[in-house]
Amino acid sequence: MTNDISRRTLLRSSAAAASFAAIGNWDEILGSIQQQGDEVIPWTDTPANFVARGSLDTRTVDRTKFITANEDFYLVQHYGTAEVDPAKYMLKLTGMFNKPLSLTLDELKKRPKFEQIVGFECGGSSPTSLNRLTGNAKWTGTRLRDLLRDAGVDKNAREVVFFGTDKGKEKVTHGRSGEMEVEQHFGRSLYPEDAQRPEVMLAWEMNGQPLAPIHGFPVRLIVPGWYGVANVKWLDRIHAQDTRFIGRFMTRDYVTFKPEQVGEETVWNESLVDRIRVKSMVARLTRSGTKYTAHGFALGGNLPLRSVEVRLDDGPWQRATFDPQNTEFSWKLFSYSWDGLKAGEHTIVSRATDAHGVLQPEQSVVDPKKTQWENNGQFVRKFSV
Ligand SMILES: Nc1nc2c(c(=O)[nH]1)N[C@H]1C(S)=C(S)[C@@H](COP(=O)(O)O)O[C@H]1N2
Ligand SMILES: [Mo]
Repeated sequence: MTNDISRRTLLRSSAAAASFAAIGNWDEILGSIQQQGDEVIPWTDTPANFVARGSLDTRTVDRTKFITANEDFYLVQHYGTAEVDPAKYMLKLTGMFNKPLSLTLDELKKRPKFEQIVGFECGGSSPTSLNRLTGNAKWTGTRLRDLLRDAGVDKNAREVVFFGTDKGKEKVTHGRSGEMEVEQHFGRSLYPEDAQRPEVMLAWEMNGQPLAPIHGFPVRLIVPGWYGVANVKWLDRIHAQDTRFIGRFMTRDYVTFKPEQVGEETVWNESLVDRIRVKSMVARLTRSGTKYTAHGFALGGNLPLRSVEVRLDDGPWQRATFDPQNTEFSWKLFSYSWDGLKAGEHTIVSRATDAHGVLQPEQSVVDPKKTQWENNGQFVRKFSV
């Protein structure tokens, strides 16, 4: 029954051919947010190619707030919103487990509780869309590691694959067999060692509320430090195998195609969108008397961030201050204040550096990429006073 309903829904949504339905938040560009008496200085640089899509885009969302409200959290779904009947829901662990398991939603929710704040972004979030496919929320659920331990991952398993209930028709081409169309579930894989990291979790609450259908009700995977695509929604199967999983979202989509220098040669490398590349942006600028403050957020893979620096016009890079609310896997809010500014046009930009010293690149370094993913370039913003 449930299957029939969801299949119909899926057919309807795939008929709309909107396989990439990204609804995000048109954030601070309206520049009308007043906070604590500070005046907000509007940006003068709304990117020329910025496209506001979807009904949520007309609202002003302050993304320099630490927690993104559920209704403001961006949405990306490739096969429409899956409908899952919680009474019939089963999470199945299949394949190379010593003890394959099946759990009802109640059984899953009785497992040890685990809660953490995790920020992430879609691999397709970029400065041209104001990096708006980003958010930070408190997730409640249980650690995946404990469940994998109970099921016993076979020592020869090389990948753990996570499938959602959502599915769609995909065209694939394989050698002499030619092009064919097959129905596939949304799926993403992790190496067992990544799946067993202590921060990887199965979540059923977002900011203290049951997951909304659009965010993966009843259960989703959260892989802190990874791009959003890893966070499989409507998760109902975890499959361990000794071969590589090459579904659409691992190998044909969410692939970065870019030039890399290898010795003397420039090679065009295709790599999978996995850990978040270090990124930051100034999202809001305020003034109180002669004091100016730039506020923003930074994201990175599963490493602490070493610093965020801010540069005004052609001045020196200045170290920003991290917000004390930041946690290990949250996005990192930062601010930088200075006194006085000449009347006229100005620019401001930020750059983040991770614990290994990897620096957020200038946009010109990122631009030669042929696919839109992983656009973590420094985002220069303009304003005038
Ligand atoms: N089952 C399923 N999980 C999914 C997706 C999807 O289409 N189906 N989209 C992924 C992508 S590309 C992103 S960026 C995040 C977005 O999560 P959100 O919509 O809750 O913000 O979910 C991921 N998980
Ligand atoms: Mo995404």
